[in-house]
Amino acid sequence: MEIRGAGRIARAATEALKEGAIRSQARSPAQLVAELTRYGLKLREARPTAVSLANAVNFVLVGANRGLGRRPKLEALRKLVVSLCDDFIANSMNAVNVIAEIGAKRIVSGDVVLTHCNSEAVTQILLAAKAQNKEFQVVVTETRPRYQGRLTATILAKNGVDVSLIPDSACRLYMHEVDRVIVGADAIASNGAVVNKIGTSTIAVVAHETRTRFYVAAETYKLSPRTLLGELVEIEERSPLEVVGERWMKENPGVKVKNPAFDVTPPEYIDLIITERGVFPPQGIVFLMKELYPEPIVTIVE
Ligand code: RUB
Repeated sequence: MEIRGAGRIARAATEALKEGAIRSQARSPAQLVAELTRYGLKLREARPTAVSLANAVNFVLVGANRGLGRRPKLEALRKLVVSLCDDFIANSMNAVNVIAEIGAKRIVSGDVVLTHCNSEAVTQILLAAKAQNKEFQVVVTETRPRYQGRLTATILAKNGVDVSLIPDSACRLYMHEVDRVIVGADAIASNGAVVNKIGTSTIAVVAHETRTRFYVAAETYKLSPRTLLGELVEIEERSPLEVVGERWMKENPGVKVKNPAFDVTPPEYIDLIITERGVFPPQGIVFLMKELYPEPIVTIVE
């Protein structure tokens, strides 16, 4: 949890693979790829819901395996891995910037925008809209139990955005004042369902009730190609100690404390998915997925 947000997690994984390649003591190209595959597996376990992480690891390992097939010298393969990692990071940063530009067009002066958790893609949209001198208000949910909403509120306030922090449970009370909800994503399934921080789907239902527009901002490496094959996205279950203290747990041994970190918002509750490849209705995301991942079983790291 020192590195949060699906985009940052993916970039951190490629940084780690790059460092692994540079430091590796492998004596042959095959050994180097085997070593990186082990690291990739370990990295992927860190945050199972963030599909961006698996996609980043796969991008590097698929490229490394293709390179290996060309029978390179060890140093050439190491260089290839480093450049694959650099490419992923550069593309990821560029994707966030393009999303900010596209997303900012959707915000108009006078808007009240609600967001949940701490998404870089969403924050950049809001900051881009602010840089265009649009005047709008943002309502941020606290995002229990880790309070990532506070991070979002701090960043926005520091940049001069009119921002209010509310308890998650107050979202229905405020929704009638909200013009659009914008959230990020950890994973997007082939049917357009979006996996994001726990509480997102509740906000979507409430937005649906009040006919408030509900947008998702996500780089295309959040698309889960495995869902094209009917696989489900795993939901990370985190420690109960993020919800209650150790003492409380001991005093209440009969209480099971649950802490799912993410939930799934069905496509019917989503109006638009904003990506660096443009905007899509959730039902259209499958076409983009098929174009970007023509072979869904790209998982070298199984
Ligand atoms: C963060 C979270 C964010 C998405 C998208 O959860 O749910 O909304 O990851 O973020 P956590 P981004 O704090 O548990 O990682 O747009 O930055 O990729």
